[in-house]
Amino acid sequence: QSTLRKKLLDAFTEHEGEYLSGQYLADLIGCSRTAVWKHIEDLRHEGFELEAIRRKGYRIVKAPDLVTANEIRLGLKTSIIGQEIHYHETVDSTQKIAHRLGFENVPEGTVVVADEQVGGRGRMNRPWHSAKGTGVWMSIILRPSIPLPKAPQLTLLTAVAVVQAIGDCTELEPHIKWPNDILINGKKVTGILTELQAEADQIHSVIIGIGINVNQQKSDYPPELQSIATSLAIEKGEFVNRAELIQAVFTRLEKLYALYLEKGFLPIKLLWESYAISIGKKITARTLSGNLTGKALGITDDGVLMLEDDQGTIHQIYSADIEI
Ligand code: BT5
Repeated sequence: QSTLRKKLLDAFTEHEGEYLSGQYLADLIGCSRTAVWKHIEDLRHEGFELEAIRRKGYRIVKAPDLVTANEIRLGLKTSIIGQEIHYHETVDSTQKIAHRLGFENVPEGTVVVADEQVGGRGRMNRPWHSAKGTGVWMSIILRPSIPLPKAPQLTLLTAVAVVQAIGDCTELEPHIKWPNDILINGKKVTGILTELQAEADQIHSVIIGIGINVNQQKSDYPPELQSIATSLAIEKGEFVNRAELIQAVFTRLEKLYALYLEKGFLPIKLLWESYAISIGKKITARTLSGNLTGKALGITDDGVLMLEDDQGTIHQIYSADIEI
């Protein structure tokens, strides 16, 4: 059933805007014309707008703002990221499901996406507000053969991909705050959480959780988030299609990941620095072992933050919350 559906949506993707006849689709996906018609009706029920013209066939006019596998697949041009999509309307956390799938050896690039999370989490188990139908809540499984200490580079790589994807879809220009926050006008629009499954020093899976605030209005946030969180719709002043944004993230991520595997972290680091806000500024890093204040010098070739304190000592920071 779902492979038929994938073939059908791939055909509409390949012939974007064209009419495809029932017979053509039936031949292509290997079923009867009645079965094609049934699939088309199912798409309609899911909110797709389809035009049907006698002797010409079917055409997708508009896809609904859902983040189901169908929705994401229509128009998707990647070859690794998002080839397998696990959609859930409501989940505790997409990270948890992705961790399970990671152990089950699903293909690299598999994505878990949800319309709502009731137990979304950030770093150190902090809550991540993930209201229904308003954002992109997803976890992507990668399996790079890199040494364990390099895994945090993937957080920075993902941040670059998300900044570029937001730019592609909205023309907004977000900035990155080391290591995992994406901000617009000083407010957080995206958080990234990278977790590992490893045995000894061998990475089995990297689970990259991405939360993007897309169509929330200010009043959708609880009071404690209203002054620190924003959304693409708040910043742009109009609604943004979530599935298109997800596709853009997949496309950007796939390109950067290939570049990273081929050329290493350096080209990613240069891009990251071009989007970073904290570099050169006085910051306070809150770490588990205490606070450090000083100038952010930049990141090392491994993606570690370098901070120079007032005495001129340079500290390497592996994990912290940063205040600018
Ligand atoms: C993060 O943590 O920023 C990583 C967030 C990752 C969320 C994704 S969604 C898909 C996947 N499934 C999950 O369960 N998680 C991942 P951190 O840097 O620790 O920031 C957490 C802090 O951000 C909270 O303590 C709040 O102050 C704030 N916050 C919570 N929800 C927010 C939201 N929707 N927008 C902006 N800020 C938020």
